[in-house]
Amino acid sequence: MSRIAQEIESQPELWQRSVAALDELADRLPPRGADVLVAGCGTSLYIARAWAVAREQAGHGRTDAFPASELPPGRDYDAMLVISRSGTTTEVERLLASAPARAATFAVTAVPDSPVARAAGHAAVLGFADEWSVVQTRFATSALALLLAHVGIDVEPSVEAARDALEAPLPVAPEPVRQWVFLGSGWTVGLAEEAALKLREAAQAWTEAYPAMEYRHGPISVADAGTVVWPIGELDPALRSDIERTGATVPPDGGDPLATLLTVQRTAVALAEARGLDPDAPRNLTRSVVLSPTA
Ligand code: F1P
Repeated sequence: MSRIAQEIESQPELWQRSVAALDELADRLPPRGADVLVAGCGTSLYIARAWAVAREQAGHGRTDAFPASELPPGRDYDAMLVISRSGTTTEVERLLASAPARAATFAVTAVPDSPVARAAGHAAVLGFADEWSVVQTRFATSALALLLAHVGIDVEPSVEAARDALEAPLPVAPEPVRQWVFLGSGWTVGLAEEAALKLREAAQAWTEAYPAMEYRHGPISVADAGTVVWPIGELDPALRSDIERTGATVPPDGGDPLATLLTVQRTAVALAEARGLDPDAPRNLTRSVVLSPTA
């Protein structure tokens, strides 16, 4: 079994460990009511996007998410939270270095003695969720479990659903699929982006992600019998009908979003292996992107 497959399997238990760690870590996370920026790169950005929507919906305060490299100038926040598994991603370090003096800075990372953990005013370290793999799975979802629990969302149903998802057959035979599309709405838009990234990184697949209601506004033109359009969360039945009319396959919707992401992770590994690729050695990727000083 690949290392990444083992890390995928460990997720339900680690989500519980994240929630259990909340008592100790809550004061190292942005407080309720603060105007918050949350940022990261790659997987960590998509987790940031998912949490930003969930936090606002939970009534904890305005929450913007941006790529660490793309914060619009002149923004003012009470708190800036960065997410970085490695704690060494250059754009994240630069964002912290440029934080306005009035903003409290926070980091969620896997590595305590990392530049990001040192630069942030408060660091919540999930060392137990760190990964051997280049392609992130369990750190990202464990960070999200911690952050969701922090804004009062019960993660236990996701833990149970994920245990079931680990035992279930994959809903799609991945090998013949030409194009993968992931659709989300609200906080699951970020999860849809993360699902798409997993299939790209691990299996070099052609994948896209959209807010569900955007899919009819152009991207549906590409759909045909070689397309899988995979909902993360609920899918509007009228949109499902429109997509199915193209010949595309639409797996069942309405399952627990985190458990669905886990099924997509498993699908990415299965597709990589079916293509003769090693999901533990993704092409052109490193565990973290560290840029030279001039880049
Ligand atoms: C972020 C990231 C990963 C990506 C790749 C390079 O890392 O962009 O999402 O899969 O491994 O790094 P980090 O800042 O969370 O360590």
